[in-house]
Amino acid sequence: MDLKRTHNIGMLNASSKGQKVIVGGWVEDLRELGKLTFLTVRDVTGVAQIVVVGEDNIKQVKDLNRQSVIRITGTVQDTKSRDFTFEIKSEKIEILSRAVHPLPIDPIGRLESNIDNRLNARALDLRNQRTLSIFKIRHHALQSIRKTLVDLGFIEVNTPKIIGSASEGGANLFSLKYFDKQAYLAQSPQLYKEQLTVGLERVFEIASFYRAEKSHTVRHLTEFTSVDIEADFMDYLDVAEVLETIVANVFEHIEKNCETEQKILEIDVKRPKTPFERITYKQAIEELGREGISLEYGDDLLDSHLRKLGEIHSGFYFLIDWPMKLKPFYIHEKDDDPLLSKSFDLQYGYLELSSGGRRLHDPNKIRARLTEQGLDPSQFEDHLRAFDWGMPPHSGWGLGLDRLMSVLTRIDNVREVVLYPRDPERLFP
Ligand code: AMO
Repeated sequence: MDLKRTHNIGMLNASSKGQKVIVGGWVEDLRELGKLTFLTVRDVTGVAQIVVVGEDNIKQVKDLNRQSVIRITGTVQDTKSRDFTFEIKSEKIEILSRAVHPLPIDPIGRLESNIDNRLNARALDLRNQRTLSIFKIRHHALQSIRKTLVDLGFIEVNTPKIIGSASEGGANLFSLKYFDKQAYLAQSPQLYKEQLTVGLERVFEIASFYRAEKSHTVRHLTEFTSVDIEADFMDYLDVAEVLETIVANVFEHIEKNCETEQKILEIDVKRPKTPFERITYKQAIEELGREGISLEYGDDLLDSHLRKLGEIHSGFYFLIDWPMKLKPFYIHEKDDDPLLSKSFDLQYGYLELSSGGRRLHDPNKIRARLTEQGLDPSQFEDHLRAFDWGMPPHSGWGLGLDRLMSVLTRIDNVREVVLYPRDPERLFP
């Protein structure tokens, strides 16, 4: 059987009148008006009205369940319908796949389904135009990020996700049996991306990483998508600027390329003003103090503190120059104050979107920091060898794509912007 289509529905419009076409998609609606039978058929690009003519065709579709897949050969013609600018008069209708009812969710969205039911039937949920819009926007965001990074001279890489030892230290690693050995799922490409600056200078990776954290919040997943970069001959504020450009370009790209999706989601995406505000950790502590939250210099900023800061600074801003003791072993100290670090977080209100900084490139300093943090330098010798091969000074960051998507779409729960989210409770589908 021939499966070809001559057109996607989105390619057709009123000026296609008279054209012979073959389109295909799923039946969204079926209406009988007197002697006429109308189908609404959708593909991923759009929706069309089909006038079913011919006794055999009418008989075929009479009891056809909605969401079944059909192929229509017909001619584009004028329509009297107010919802469409054209319709297709069918000559031939082929039923390619029958949907079995009852369906687990109503993909048209007339009946509201809760998020769990929708995630359990995710593939079908994509026929809901709201859900589809989210993932079209995600696709565009990824395209824009890749374009900006490639234009800036970064090379895309893929690093292993099955690793033999903890990449960043810490306890939040998933472990697995790797034949007769112990292995882990990577929490970040941190060590690899740093090593790769030795040969590739500036690299980026967009991939899934894993955190064994039993966090039940709208912003934590056990598998999340991270955009990571690492660049030589750049200091921490240089890579912060790269991040700012990427984020602003993503917003502009969506603003210009996703009009329909914005309408469906009732959002109005605009390129944010740059440069984003840069607030030092010290300033943040002082601002919180004025709000009646007294923190010791060196205390970490907890969720409640970030929420307060988010009230003071809406939108994007960088929190820079964190105390060294709050930062991982690979972060570089500031030249004028060794207790402070060359580091930053990118915030959107209370939400942390990214963290990054300048890295230590002296292996002996890294060994000392590992020991200070209770980690065993001998576990990192494979990594540290690369630092003797002419390691350039370098900086980088990791950006949570799912969180960025949640800011873009104004949807709080990251589960909604991930196709098959993984959290402590959800392992299927
Ligand atoms: P960090 O651990 O801060 O830094 O992670 C970077 C960004 O990744 C996102 N993120 C998450 N998103 C959803 N669910 C999670 N469980 C989760 N964990 C992290 C956040 C966060 O800001 N190696 C460093 C980055 C670097 O310095 O290059 C790192 O992993 O948006």
